[in-house]
Amino acid sequence: MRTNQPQTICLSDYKVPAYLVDQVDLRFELFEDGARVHSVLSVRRNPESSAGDEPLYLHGDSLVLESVALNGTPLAAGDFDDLGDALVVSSVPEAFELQVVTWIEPQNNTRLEGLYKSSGMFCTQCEAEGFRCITFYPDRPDVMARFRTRIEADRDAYPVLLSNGNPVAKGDLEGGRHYVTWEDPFPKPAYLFALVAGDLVEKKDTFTTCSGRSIDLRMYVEPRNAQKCDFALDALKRSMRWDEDVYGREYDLDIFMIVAVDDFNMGAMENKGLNIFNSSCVLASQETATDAAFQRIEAIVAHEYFHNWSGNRVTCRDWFQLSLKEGFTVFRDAQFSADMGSPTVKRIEDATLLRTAQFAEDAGPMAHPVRPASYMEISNFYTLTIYEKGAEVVRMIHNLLGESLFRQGSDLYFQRHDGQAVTTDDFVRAMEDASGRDLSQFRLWYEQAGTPALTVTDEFDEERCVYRLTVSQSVPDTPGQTGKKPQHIPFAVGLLGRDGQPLPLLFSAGSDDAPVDRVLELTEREHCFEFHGVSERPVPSLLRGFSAPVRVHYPWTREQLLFLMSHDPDGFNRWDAGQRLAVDVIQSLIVAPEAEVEPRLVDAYRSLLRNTGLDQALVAKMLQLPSEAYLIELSEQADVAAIHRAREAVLSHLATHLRDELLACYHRNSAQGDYQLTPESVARRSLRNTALGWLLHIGDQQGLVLAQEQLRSADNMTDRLGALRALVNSDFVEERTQALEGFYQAFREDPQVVELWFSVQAASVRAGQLPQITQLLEHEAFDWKNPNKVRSVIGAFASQNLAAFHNPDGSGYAFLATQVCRLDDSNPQIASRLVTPLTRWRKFAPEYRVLMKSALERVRDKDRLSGDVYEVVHKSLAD
Ligand code: B3K
Ligand code: ZN
Repeated sequence: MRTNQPQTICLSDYKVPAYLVDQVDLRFELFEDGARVHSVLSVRRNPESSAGDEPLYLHGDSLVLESVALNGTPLAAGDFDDLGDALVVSSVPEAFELQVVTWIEPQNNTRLEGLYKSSGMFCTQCEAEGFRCITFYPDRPDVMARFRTRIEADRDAYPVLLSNGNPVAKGDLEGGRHYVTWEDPFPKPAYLFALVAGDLVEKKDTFTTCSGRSIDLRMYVEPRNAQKCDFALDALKRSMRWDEDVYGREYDLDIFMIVAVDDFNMGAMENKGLNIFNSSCVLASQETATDAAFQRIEAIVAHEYFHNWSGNRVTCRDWFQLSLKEGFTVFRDAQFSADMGSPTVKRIEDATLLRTAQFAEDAGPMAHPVRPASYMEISNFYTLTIYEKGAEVVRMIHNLLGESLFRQGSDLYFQRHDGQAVTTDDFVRAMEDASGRDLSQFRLWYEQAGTPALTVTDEFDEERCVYRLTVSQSVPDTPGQTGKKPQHIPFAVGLLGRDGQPLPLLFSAGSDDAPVDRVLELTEREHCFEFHGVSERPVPSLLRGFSAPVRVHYPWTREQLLFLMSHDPDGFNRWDAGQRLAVDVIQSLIVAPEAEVEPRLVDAYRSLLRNTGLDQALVAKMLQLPSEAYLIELSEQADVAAIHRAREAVLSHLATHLRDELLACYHRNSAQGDYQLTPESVARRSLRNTALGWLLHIGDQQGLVLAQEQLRSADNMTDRLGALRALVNSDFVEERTQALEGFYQAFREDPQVVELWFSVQAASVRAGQLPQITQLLEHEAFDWKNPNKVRSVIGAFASQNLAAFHNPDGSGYAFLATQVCRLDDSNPQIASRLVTPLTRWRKFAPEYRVLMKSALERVRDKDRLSGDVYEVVHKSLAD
């Protein structure tokens, strides 16, 4: 554990590695009290390095060095330095073999980085810098080597021994032990190394690639999860086919494996040929997983699989380039999910995440560009900006180039850089070279942090039939970056006539090229666009499909928003108009709590509830009121209590006035056949559960009966949890207590369901006040060592139960600070994630701000603070 201030690493200091590794031979001896790792590295000086005869520098972390030898000759104490976090060998030949033996203690590894144990099995997590917790190594992604790995362990306790590549040898050893040797023919950075050893069941499948090769697909899980693998295996096959069809990418090894582990810091990891997943992101059955979980699993399975090309075959030169693989792969998995389900709904979900959480990050103390210029702890940079904004940047290139040129660009990128470690600039250059377009200004998206804001005004010249849109852009200052340049922004627009018809968009009078949709390209601080032949004042539909990750300010009238809600042919903007209207209504109630709720909002929701002609998946999304987190993001100085009160008031008003429609909607969507995951059935369940939630929100007795019946008779987790959530968020205290107890007893053996059970309570303002949260932490099923449990209670409380977390007495903040300090000692990555809500203290009204800041200072002053939390806390307290 680090006790002093961590160093800042800068992109501008990048140097090619002084030494390259061609081959790594590993032998793991796994025991209950530790593991011995024998490593043989074939090293040679990098001809491209100008470093001269620089010493060999190998990273290490928490390792006990047992021996080190060069070309078979043990090194004497004076020949090397064991600095704790590095092994330095001062004088080495041009090319040589280095043999290192280290001792590690996976059973005591609570950071879940490197080699550790989870539910009795050994597993690894090496990205970003976990390999150095296994053995001394030049642990940087531009050092790519072939790996051969022999694993030795007790045969009964660990019958399954896995690593990257193909199995090449196996056999028995003395003392009831056995071994398996794996060889990965593709050179890779150490962050893609993986090892698993355990008593696991194997689920098999096969996939035939476009060139006719048969691939063995294997999933390894604990025996109790054997029934929860089918969905992930099917999703994997869909992903493999899709990547061939859409990107021309064929799988390269003969075997592809997925392993589920319970204790995992994030969702999953794309290790070459051996993806390791957090159980909650891969195991599913109708009985235990919600629709949202199924969709998440499909997306994550696809994401990790897609990394085989965007990440593994072509990898990152250094960690500043993280978005090269993450942004591109998120874009690819979003395209895949859109193709598998409802594209509009997928876009709405992505834009919601971006506008709620990424915009907040981009406006906060940790704001950084898609390609950061510096960091202290790389683990802190697996952010929404790198992933989600990074994906938006790739999407904009796709929009600017069009489908076919984009594909030519990606083909060129994969072909040109296969087997290399490259930069985001190499990616953009491949897109430029394939398309002939100049993306130099576009590159600012990688360099400038902050969310660009567009201010739009319009004028209508009735006499000349000209409609003029003026768009000005500005990119806000962020920590360390001021005075930014205008960016290249694709701005998709349409115009609607009074009767709701799309109007042709003519740039000059008399031109006959007249599309009804256009992508305007903004490159200047201010741009004016004139549309000719417009005979009436139109209603503009701006930023269609969320064509760029920007904020748009336009003085919408409520009339215009209502009009767009029912007429815009762009599904995304229909939804967006509804959101803007709801935001406007809620905001007016924040200012004047006694004011009347806009009656036209009630009418609009009424027609949505009755509208069976419109895509029901879209209707289901349109019925969701903007979240408290989004309302906070939109405020200057958020008063959480006022926001909460106003939103609840609007919800109660709508539910009270639309009771009959809600009941009708509930019943209409209750006709259930077999459980299906089509967008239509998902929408039906969503509508039904939204209706139920609203009815219970206002204490409706009939709603109560329906919820209890649904909880009892549901044949799937979406409906069961929908009913439970509605009860938990109601004032029927006795009934909700009974429901929670019954649910727990029914599912106590299933960790994924118990996590849902925790989070439904922790996220509820009614059932999740601080004393109840404290009780959850003492519950028999809570486990401090399991990141999912920590997230489902503490994370859900601090990021979803906002009125309780922001209790004006400061108790929520003090609570979070205490838990962060506690977790910092065992798992700094999780602690550093969890502290995020406090770092946004500047966003809140003064009475909150003071208390948040002092909680943050308490974390800052903790003894032996980890580098992870140090960076986040210090940056967010900096002036
Ligand atoms: N690449 C991993 C994330 C690793 C996080 C390390 N702290 C999962 C993914 O994005 O696919
Ligand atoms: Zn990824």
